[in-house]
Amino acid sequence: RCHHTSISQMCSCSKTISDEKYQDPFQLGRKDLKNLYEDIKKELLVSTAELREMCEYYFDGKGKAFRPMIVVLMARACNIHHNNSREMQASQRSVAIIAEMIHTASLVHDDVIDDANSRRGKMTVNQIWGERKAVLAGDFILSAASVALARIGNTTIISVLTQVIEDLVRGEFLQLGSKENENERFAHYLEKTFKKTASLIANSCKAVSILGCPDPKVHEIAYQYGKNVGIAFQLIDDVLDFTSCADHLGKPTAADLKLGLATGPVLFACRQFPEMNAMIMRRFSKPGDVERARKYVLQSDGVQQTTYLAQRYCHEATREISKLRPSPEREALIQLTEMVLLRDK
Ligand code: GRG
Repeated sequence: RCHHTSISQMCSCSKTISDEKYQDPFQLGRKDLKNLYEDIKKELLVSTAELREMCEYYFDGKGKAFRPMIVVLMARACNIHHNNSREMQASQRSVAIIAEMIHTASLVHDDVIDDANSRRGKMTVNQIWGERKAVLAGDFILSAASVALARIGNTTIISVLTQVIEDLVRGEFLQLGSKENENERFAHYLEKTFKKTASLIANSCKAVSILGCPDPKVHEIAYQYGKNVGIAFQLIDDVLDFTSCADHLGKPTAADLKLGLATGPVLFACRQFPEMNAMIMRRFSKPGDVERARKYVLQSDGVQQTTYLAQRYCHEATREISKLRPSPEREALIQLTEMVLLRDK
């Protein structure tokens, strides 16, 4: 039960949603993603054995492949909306590959910044090979993604997806800083969340919509869907950091508090327990802060409030995607918003 291999295993939805039409909406996307990791490895042509092993380390099928799944479903939903086309273009599939590569490069770098030693139930790249080589492996994956992006040969797509890289870096910088004022703190948290997590999903959705349909209204729908789902995905990630166990997550829990970060559940809990303010300000650095903050959060309604906020973002995503012509792929994208809320890893 500890290690997941695909998006359909990321939550117990099959138990929760029993209606027949919900049985397996991802079969559509799964066909497109069948050789995803083999194709990514083909992009990572490295002559040195060690660098190759490091770069291929996370492309082992243990990730949820959440981003590629959204991207291929969005590509098909937009193509059908535009001209009822059942075909997905090669360039759209390349965007799914590039999105997973950018995501993976950012995980490798993130683990260096956080000095993390486990991810997906295995040791991190920095833990095995050391920080310096891990930074270089992340750089290499990012450069291979850039080569694949250039190969698409469309400057609009290049600028949409390079915006993601800028946002990831800016999001990481936002996370390094903090705000004293309580109201500013929430806005800062949401901006960080958009840049670190949602921008990649939003802009990848936008990229495949541009490739599939010339209507700017459709590009905006795709972007808004991805943005709202992406923010909800991170809010639930922040909830799971408090509610799940390390074995199940494949990484330590209360990790955010240990890094000094006040995420949604803490910010909501602080409204009920203002004594948490001092702890937030000192980034949970005093002995016992992490345990005390965790207790406050679990006593408060911070987890429920964050989940409720994620629900609102998912409703907004559903409202946006519902503007497209009906298709099984559109329904799968709607169901995916439910899976984001129900996921337990
Ligand atoms: C090298 C592009 C690049 C960026 C440098 C370090 C950094 C700037 C950004 C960090 C971005 C980051 C790691 C955000 C976290 C996003 C997140 C929710 C990750 C977990 O995603 P899952 O649950 O992971 O989809 P799996 O393991 O399923 O792939």
